[in-house]
Amino acid sequence: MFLPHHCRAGSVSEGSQESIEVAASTDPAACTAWCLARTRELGFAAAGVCDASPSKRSGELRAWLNGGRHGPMNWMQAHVDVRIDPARIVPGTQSVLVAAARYHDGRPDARCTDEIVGGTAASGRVARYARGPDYHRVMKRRLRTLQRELEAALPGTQGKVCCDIEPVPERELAERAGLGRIGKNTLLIADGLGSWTVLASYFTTARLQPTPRADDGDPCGTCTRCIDACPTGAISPWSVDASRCITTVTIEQRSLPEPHVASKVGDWLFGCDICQEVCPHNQPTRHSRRMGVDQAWDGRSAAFALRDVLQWNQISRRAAMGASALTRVHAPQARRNAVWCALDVLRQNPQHPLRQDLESITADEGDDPQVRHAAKTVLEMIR
Ligand code: B12
Ligand code: SF4
Ligand code: SF4
Repeated sequence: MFLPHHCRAGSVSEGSQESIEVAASTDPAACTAWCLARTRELGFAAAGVCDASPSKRSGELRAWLNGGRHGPMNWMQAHVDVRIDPARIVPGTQSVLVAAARYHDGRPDARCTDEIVGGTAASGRVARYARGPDYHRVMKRRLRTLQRELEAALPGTQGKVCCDIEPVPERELAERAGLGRIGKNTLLIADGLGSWTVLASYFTTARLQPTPRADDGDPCGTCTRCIDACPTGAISPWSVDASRCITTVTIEQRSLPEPHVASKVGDWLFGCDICQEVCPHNQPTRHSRRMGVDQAWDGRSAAFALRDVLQWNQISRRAAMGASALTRVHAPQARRNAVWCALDVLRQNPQHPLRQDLESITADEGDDPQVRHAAKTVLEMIR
């Protein structure tokens, strides 16, 4: 169920009061129509509704966990019963509303090769979903507005808004709610929007009418671009080995990453978008540009100069990152990532000033052991 993107976040139309009266009719179809209109007013690019029945893919989840494909994210092993039967998140859940916000329109980043060859400001990129304020807050604030209004109109209704961190299978729910289909890179691909979306869901005891599913066809066919392009070989069709994914290594992993994975981060300082950049569904088109990008993603913090990051402490890290979703990355972790990104620069220009920075780090016995270990390994690799 796709929503035209004329209404941006905060531009609540004057028709809202009338819409709430429609919701109060308790007719599931009218409630769904009201919810979808409200998600549009709140700024979401797409939304849909599904029932709250258990996951059809519990076998895949268990195999992923049993095979250790969650890597260092031990929290994925908690509440597996809820991931498989997400209605448990709110007793009495009847329906799930899933909403998507679009953070990018597919235009490529300009890569600063001049900087790498001659200059001093080589930089590391931030994955696009994190270029702006913390999306968990943005998405939850919007859906909680809808929740408050629906629950006021339907007394006795209860619910919960989830975004990312709660143990619910967001992509599977989004697929069921008709937002799109899951690709081989495991991301939800929505028609016209591609996979440049983040998802949030509202579990409610209200009965809403499900929206039609997107057709069951496979969005990939014979394409294997994401599998071929992933620098660490983390993707097999419809499964990502998170222990090898650059997103895990740069954001989730507090312990020392394996050098054979860390040495492949390229210029990704936080997260990685490669398996999305290459996807045919994600390329910019006239239609995708017209759909627009959510105004919350203002492009802030798209990249950081590596030499600056190497100097970060907790205070300067917080000042640089602001209220972005990346604040979960501590200063030593960010500096460690910058060291690995420096490998990419030094391979092309071994005399870049980053080399001296890394040498100073290895010489400083008081510095963080992980950062020193990474610097030593990188210097050995370019020797
Ligand atoms: C853990 C996690 C990660 C891990 C593991 C990723 C993974 N693929 O599982 C890591 C840290 C690597 C990661 C990376 C990223 N993530 Co993440 N992540 C999650 C999280 C918290 C849980 C995902 C999960 O349950 N994984 C377990 C595995 C088993 O589940 P799964 O891969 O989804 O598998 C299901 C399907 O693939 C399906 N399936 C299995 N076989 C088959 C076969 C066929 C034919 C089909 C159709 C389906 C199918 O069934 C499985 C069970 O439901 C979700 C939020 C949430 N609560 O859902 C966000 C989420 C998936 N991440 C998201 C994002 C944006 C990213 C990144 C793009 C961020 C970035 N740019 O750096 C990358 C993308 C990497 C990638 N290709 O997956 C978004 C995805 C939005 C979208 N449009 O799809 C989510 C939904 C967060 C959000 N609220 O928006 N992530
Ligand atoms: S995010 Fe990067 S490392 Fe992770 S699966 Fe996609 S291409 Fe591979
Ligand atoms: S790159 Fe190709 S195989 Fe991968 S998700 Fe996109 S269409 Fe599917």
